[in-house]
Amino acid sequence: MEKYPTKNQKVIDWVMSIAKVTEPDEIYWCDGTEKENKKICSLLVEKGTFIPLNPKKRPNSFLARSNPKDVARVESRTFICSENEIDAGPTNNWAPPKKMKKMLSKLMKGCMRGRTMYVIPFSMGPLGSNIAEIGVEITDSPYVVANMRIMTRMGKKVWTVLKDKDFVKCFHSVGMPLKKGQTDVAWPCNPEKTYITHFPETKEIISFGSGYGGNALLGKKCLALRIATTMARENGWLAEHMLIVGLKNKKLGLSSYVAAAFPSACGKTNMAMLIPPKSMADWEVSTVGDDIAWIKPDETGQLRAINPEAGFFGVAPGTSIKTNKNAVESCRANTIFTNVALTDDGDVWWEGLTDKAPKHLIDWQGNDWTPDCGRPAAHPNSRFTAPASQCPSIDTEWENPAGVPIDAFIFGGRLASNTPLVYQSYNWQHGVYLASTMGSEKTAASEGKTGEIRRDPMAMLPFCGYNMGDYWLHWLSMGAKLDKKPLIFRVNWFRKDSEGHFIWPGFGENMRVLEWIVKRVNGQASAVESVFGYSPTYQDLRWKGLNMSEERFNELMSVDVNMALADVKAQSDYFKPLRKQKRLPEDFEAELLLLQKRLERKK
Ligand code: SAT
Ligand code: MN
Repeated sequence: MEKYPTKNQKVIDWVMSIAKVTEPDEIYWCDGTEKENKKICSLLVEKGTFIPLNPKKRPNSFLARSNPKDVARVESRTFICSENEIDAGPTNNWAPPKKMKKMLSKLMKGCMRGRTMYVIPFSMGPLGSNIAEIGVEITDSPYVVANMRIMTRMGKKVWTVLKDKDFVKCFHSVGMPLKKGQTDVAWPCNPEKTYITHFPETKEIISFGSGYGGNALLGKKCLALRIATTMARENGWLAEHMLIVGLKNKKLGLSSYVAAAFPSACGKTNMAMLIPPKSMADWEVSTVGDDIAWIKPDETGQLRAINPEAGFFGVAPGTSIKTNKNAVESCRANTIFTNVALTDDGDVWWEGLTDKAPKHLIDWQGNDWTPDCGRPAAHPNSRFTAPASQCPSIDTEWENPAGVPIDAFIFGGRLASNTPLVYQSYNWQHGVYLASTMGSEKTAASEGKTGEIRRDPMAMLPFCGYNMGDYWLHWLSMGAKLDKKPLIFRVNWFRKDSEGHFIWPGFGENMRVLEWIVKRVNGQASAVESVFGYSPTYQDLRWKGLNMSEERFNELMSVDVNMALADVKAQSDYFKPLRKQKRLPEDFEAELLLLQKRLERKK
C-alpha cells in the first residue's frame, strides 16, 4: 500500500508540516467508508463522547454532551486576518496575519500530543461540480470526523477530484494535549484560548480551542461562508447565508427556485422545509438547502445555486411535528445530537418537541431533570447533525452538480413595526440596498433599547470574510453582469399590532406570500408602487383557508412616514463607518436619498 492516499504533494507537505508542529501520536487519513464511520463512532462511545441511543427509537444515532463552556460559535474570538485591516472592514475582528500565525504556532506546538490527527478530505457541493470547492481539514477530534461525514461529501473520492490542484487548508485542534498517562475527558476543549481565524488571501483556516459546531466543523461557516465569500468575489459568484427551496404548482403551471436569507431566530429552517396549509396544497415545496447557497452565473447569464453542504446542523429546541415535521423526520436515524436531553428509554428530547415534557430526563449536562426543576433540559443552542438526504421534502435536483436556477432572492428580518409583510425592490440596486439594511429589532434581552434595529446585512454580519462595503459592491456588480436577474424581495413575518400580537400567522401560511413572489417572477401577479417598493394589495394574495380581513392586511402592509424617515436617519448612521473608510458604494448614498425623497413627498 502506498504511504499516502493522495499524490497531491501540497496536501502531503502541509499535513507533514502540521504533524511536525502539533506532534500527534498518530496520523489517520479518513477514507469516508461506512466501516471507518463505525470505528470512529465506537471509539467515541468508548471515550464517553457519544452515548448510543436506543436503536429501536433512533437507529444508528448518538448523543454528545459538550463542555458547558463550549456551546456555540464565539464571534468575539473569530478573526479575519487579511494583510490590511481595511479589507476586513468595520464589521469583523481583524488581526495581522503574521502576528496571528506567530501566536497560533505557539499554541499549536505539541497541541496534539497524546491524540490522533485525522486528515479529512471533503467537498463542499456535489463532487466534481464546477460550483463546488475542496477543503482538507486536519483535526484531533473524532467527533468532528463523525460530523463532517454527515455535513460534507467526505472521503477518498475527494482525492480523485482534487488531483494536484489547490485546496482550502482547514486546521482544527481542541487545544488540549494529553500528557503521558493522562486520561482524556468526554469533551476536550480550551475555552480560554479559543481562536477561529481566517486568512482570506491564502485561503486558510486555523481554529483552536473549541470542538463545537461552526468553530470546529470548518466546512460550514468558516469555509462555505467566510473564505468562500472571498473566493466568490475574486471569481464572480456569490457565497450566501441562504436557504434554497423549490416552489412548484402543477395546477398553475408555475415552478421556481428561490434563495432566502434570514438572521437567526427568524424561521429560516421552517421556510427551507415549509409545508403549505391544506388550502394551498396545490403547492409543493422542496428543500435544496437550509443554510448556505453557492450561486454562480451559467453561460446564459442565469444564476444557478448549489447547497454546498450534505447535512443539516439544525437547532433542536422549538423543532416539533407541529412547527417543522420535515426537520423532525430528517433526524429519525443516523443522527448526532449535541446537548439535547436524554429520555429514560434512550431517546432524545428538547424544549418544544412535545407539548408536555417527559416526567424525567437526563439534561444536557448529564444531571437528573424533572419538569419543575427550573432549568432547561436541552441547551438553547443544542443541535442535530442529520443527513439532508433523509429530509422528506428534499428536492430531486439537490445534488445536481449544475445547481438549480434561482428566480428570486428573499431577505427577511424580525421587525415588530413599520416593515410590511412583503415588498419587491424596484430594481437590482434597490434590492441590494434593501438586503443591506435588513435586520431585527433588539429585544429587551439583548443589548440596546427595544425598537432599535440590529442590522444584519444579507444575514451575513458574522460570515462575510471581507469588507462589508466591498461585499455590497460585489453584489451590485454581479447584477450589472447578469442577463437574467432574479427579482429581490423583503419579507417580515413578525409584525405586531398595537396590542403586541403577531398579525401574521407565519409558518406554512407564508406560502401565500411565496405564491405572490413566484407569480411576480412569472409576470402573473400585480402590485402597486409604494414608498418601499412594489407591494401586493389585498386582492393580489390568496386568502381561502385563512381568516384575514382586508383591514388587518392593510395594517400589516402600512408604513408610518415619520417612523420611516427616522429609520432613514438610522440607516445613514449605520453606514458611517463604511462611509469613513470610503468603502460605501455610491449607489447606496443614492438609494438612501431616493428613499428619503419618496417619504418626504408622502408627508
Ligand atoms: O455553529 S454553526 O456556526 O454551525 C451554526 C450557527 O451558530 O449559526
Ligand atoms: Mn446559519
